[in-house]
Amino acid sequence: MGRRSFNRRLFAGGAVAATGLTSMSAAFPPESAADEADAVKKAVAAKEDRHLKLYVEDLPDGQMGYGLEKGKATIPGPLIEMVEGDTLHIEVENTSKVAASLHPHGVDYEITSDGTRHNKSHVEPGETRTYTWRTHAPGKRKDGTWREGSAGYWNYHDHVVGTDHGTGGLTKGLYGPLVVRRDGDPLPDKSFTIVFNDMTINNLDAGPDFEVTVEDRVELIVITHGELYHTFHIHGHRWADNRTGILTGPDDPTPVIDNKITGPADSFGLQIIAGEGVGAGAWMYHCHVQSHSDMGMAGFLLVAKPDGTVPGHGDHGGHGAKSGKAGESGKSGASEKSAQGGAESGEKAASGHEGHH
Ligand SMILES: [Cu+2]
Repeated sequence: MGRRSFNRRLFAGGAVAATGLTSMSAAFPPESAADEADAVKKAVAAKEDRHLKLYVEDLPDGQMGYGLEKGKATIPGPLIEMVEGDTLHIEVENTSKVAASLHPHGVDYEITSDGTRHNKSHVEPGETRTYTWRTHAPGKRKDGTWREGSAGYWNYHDHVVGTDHGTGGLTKGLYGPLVVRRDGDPLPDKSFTIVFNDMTINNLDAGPDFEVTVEDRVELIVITHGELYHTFHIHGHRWADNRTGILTGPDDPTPVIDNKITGPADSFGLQIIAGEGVGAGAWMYHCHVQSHSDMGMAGFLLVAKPDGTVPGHGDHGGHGAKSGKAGESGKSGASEKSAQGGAESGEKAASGHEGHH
């Protein structure tokens, strides 16, 4: 199988202490609070502003993408992670032939970082512009009411290609995932992005497959763009319908679901333990609007046994041909850093967490 990496994890891998524990620890209830504190890697806020370079590029097939390195743009763009309190300065270089921009959802930004044409915060071809995103923890306002924190599963996208709403940019693939974690949120072993963009997933005619191993803590980030409403469903796994997709305690009243309706510019995320209670297997995910799944809006979460085999895989028709690492953001564990290639430099430039290793 090809290891196409359509996006890669940034920052959070450098934000955690290496516990030395495997994902096994996360798969079974820990026996004590002390064990629990050690079992899952946690997000940690940066102490200083971080910087990131992002390229807007034309792709050979007429599509467009964001990338961390010149010539390596992907659809979706790279996963950008922040922790509440972080400030990120993103220098966007537009190597494409048309004006483009970077417009985020969920984070705090001044009008000069809006990424729209009417206030001239876009980037002309061949030029660069720095966008600044800030985030904040929840807190009490002077009037006594509570202000929400920035944490959540968000997204970023172009807002000027084609029309003043970026309709052409979204169609061509100028979009990506943005996750803001709360200090102490659990970090996944692997993170994947699934973008329902009209009748495609990640601008592909058929949904990509994602490879994990049983007991991995797997994060799925689901984003929708385009004209249509969809439902996201995954076989064999459920999640809590809240900010993180995980319950905070045995009495947490959050509804637990395995199917969620999602419309244009919506984004949500969830963390599951691969194969928990159900075992390894080729677990399908798909849009549950029947005609949409019939027309290819489906893929597989390939949950392998520790020996690497996936029960039930290979007997599901043509999907194997497109199997790959599309949308994977890589492992977050410090021990995996060597496998992250270029993402590591972004981590170092932006996180300043090396002292935790
Ligand atoms: Cu659909």
